[in-house]
Amino acid sequence: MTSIRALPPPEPDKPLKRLAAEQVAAFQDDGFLLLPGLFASDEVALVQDLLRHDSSVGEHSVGIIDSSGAPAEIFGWSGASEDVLGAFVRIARLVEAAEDLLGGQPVYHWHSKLSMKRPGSAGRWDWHQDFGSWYREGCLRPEMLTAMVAVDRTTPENGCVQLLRGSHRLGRIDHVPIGPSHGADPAVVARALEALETVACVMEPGDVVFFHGNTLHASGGNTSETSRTLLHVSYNTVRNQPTDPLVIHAFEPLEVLPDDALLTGAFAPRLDQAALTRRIELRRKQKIGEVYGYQVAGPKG
Ligand SMILES: O=C(O)CCC(=O)C(=O)O
Repeated sequence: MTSIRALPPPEPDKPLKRLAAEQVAAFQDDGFLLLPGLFASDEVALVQDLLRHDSSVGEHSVGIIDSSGAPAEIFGWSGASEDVLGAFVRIARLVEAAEDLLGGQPVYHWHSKLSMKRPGSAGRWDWHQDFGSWYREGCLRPEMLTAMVAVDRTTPENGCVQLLRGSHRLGRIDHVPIGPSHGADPAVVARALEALETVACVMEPGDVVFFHGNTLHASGGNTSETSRTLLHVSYNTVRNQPTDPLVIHAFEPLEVLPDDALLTGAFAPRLDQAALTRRIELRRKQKIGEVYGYQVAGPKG
């Protein structure tokens, strides 16, 4: 125990690596930050091409059941991979911005997913905080965030993500079963929806929205004729690793890639099959859906 009289003065703020102080302040106030056009169209095209030409994504995607029983399709992974998706996870502009937004703390890759809504698909994401799940796994501090990269244009019609502005300041809300799914306590969500502003993440390909692990978010079905794909890359601070993490969330040092790595092509254009298989097996063995309280559906689940 330390005496309150013996405490050293607070550490000075760490210098920002990537963002301006105003951007960090906006994130602290709102619980999210939009960086328009953070990725160029040639860079986003790498993911679009992968989706078009590599059948592994479709083969390994699963459905996360929403509260009405409809599946929302994702392709999830964690750890390092030597492919284009791994390059997005390690690219300096995402990692450094994440560190700036998390108080200058070094981060590691928690997990990522391609979240896909095909035209006309009904699957929704009920209101939840990501930290509501991650806390269940033993992360103490809400020092976690997601960088959401638009692969397609996202609109209310095709099921863009909605964020509740300032909801990260409500603290962690209990997550409870909702029908066949799991989400933030609906009674609390109803009050939060009345009190706070709902913001639709209308995004162009290449835009990135960073959102805090406690920011309430949801998304609707895709009622349009265009597909909606988002790449969600989630980071945790190194000091916040759970003491007994699922293997897929165990700390691995993040080898940061320079910003030009996507265009110079220092990675495999197709999916890193070895890394993929290893992670998918772990995910299945550890029954991550059960740990977090959701159901995974689909022939490939
Ligand atoms: O991609 C979406 O629509 C939402 C995904 C989401 O909320 C999540 O992965 O936690």
